[in-house]
Amino acid sequence: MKWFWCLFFAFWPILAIAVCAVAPAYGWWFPSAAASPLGQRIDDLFYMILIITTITFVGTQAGLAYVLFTGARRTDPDVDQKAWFSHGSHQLEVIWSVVPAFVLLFIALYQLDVWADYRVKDMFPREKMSQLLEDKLHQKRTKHDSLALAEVTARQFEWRIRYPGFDEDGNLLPLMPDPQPTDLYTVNDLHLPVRVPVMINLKSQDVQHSFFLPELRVKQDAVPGLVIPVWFEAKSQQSYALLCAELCGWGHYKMKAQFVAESDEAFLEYLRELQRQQFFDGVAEAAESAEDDE
Ligand SMILES: [Cu+2]
Repeated sequence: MKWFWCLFFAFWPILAIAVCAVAPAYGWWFPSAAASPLGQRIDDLFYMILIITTITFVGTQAGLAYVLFTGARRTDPDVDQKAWFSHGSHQLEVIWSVVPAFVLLFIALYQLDVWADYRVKDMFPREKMSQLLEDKLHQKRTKHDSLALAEVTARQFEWRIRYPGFDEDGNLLPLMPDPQPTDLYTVNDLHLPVRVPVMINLKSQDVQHSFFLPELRVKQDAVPGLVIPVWFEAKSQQSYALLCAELCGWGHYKMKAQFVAESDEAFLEYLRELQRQQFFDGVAEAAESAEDDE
């Protein structure tokens, strides 16, 4: 029986390592390949930490298996051996405290760049974002205006999205902190330009939610009372899942929306279509058809 337990405890780590080895090929780690350049760097960090923890796991499990097997051999009734008591090893304890401390310090320093690029406002790719707004979307802006293209407000249980509208000449306006009469609104349907860094302002209307774009590896809490800027860059022109990653109430599961990354022209056309729908009052058309009738 003792050999059964030895094999039993040795079996699980071997199975775990085998599963880890085949997991990337079956896509068990991630929902898909990272769909943003920063997401790729986050994946690289994930794999770096996975390698360190795998080495640690294999080392400790091998040590455990060694102890089990030698212990099982010693309890053989044919071997006459007294129990041996250990009071610990000062040297070993120093080693297994200092080595993990250095490993954690290494991870903390190694990931600083990615964290800074993702979350520190001064490190945001402001130049590229203002180029997009000014040169491609022809936004009439001053340098004090927000670089955000949309305000996303989480609430139980949906994502409310506010875009800036157009001025009388058809130029895109900057996004203002407070709602404007020209603003455009949608629910659960976020459209933004592709292959360029874009920024949103994230808010919550009630409880804490979490803005989650799994394919882009973007996850940020929406906190009541705060306006949190979040930037990301979609690599390909397609629709991505937008989910809530914070258990925010009974309808948490319903906060499934889409993020559509599209060309600059398609994005502007989308906003113009929103404007047509939102400001359509039927009067102009009625007047036109009345004129036709006459
Ligand atoms: Cu939520």
